[in-house]
Amino acid sequence: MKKELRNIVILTGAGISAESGLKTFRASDGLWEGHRIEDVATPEAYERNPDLVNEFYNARRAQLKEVEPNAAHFALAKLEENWPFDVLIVTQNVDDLHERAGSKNLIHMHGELLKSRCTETQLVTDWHQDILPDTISPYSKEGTLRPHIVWFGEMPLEMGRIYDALRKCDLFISIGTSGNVYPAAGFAQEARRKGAHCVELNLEPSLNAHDFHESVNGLAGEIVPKFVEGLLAS
Ligand code: BV8
Repeated sequence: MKKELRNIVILTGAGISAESGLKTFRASDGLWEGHRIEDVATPEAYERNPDLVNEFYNARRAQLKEVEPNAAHFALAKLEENWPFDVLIVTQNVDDLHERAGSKNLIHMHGELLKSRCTETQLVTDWHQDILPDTISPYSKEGTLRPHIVWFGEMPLEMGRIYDALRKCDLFISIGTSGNVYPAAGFAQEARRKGAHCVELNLEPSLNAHDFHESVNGLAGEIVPKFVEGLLAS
């Protein structure tokens, strides 16, 4: 008997924002906007050279003003709006395109470009401008600000809430992620163990494609709206 599909968890990665013009991480050159990941996305890199790391994030934060959500982001917002049960998006992305497309029930497990964190108090604040060497934290005299981004070796955010949702979901959809980075790359297995139907929507099979019952390969801007239409029609 076909399982009743009620609660949905959707994991998204850089591929869902590619057609909006934001670079993915593991494009052919292996560099990320011209940098090696370990030089810009680890706490050690920040300790070693905070200005380089801040410049890297300043450029990506500024780029958000020039890009728009694409049809895939809007399709997920429409699903949340019209689906009679829970729809939770867990995004690895640090851009704000899901929000701007209208998604509300959303977790940024790797942080957000438009937020910064006080290095003294760990307090997080909305932050839309550059973080410069002389930027002082609004929370403490001697504290500086760092990007509110989860770097490699740091604990992703809201993991309790995420695993709780994975345990309860009937449908797990992974969109635009290569399955390189853990713990996100383990979510399909976790959902599957709990009986969820797992679907991968991606340009090409990911490293963990075998974790999925079903997969559709193509551009997110095309295959995600189609998949959402199919769900809403069911
Ligand atoms: C953790 C924020 C544990 C940065 C990111 C040694 C030391 C320390 C840790 C580790 C270690 N070895 C392994 C680890 C674990 C590590 C890890 O998994 N490393 C990998 C590289 C092996 N993970 C971590 O460190 C995580 N933390 O494990 O903590 C812990 C435990 C206890 C206490 C403390 C700590 C933290 C990981 C988070 C790192 N931060 N982002 C920033 O954004 O600036 S990760 C970064 O890469 C992104 O956020 C993203 O999440 C991630 C994966 O990238 P993708 O989104 O998948 O993008 P990618 O380019 O790879 O793929 C794009 C896909 O889209 C492709 O498949 C492509 O085909 C497809 N696509 C492209 N275009 C389209 C498309 N699909 C559809 N349509 C299109 N148009």
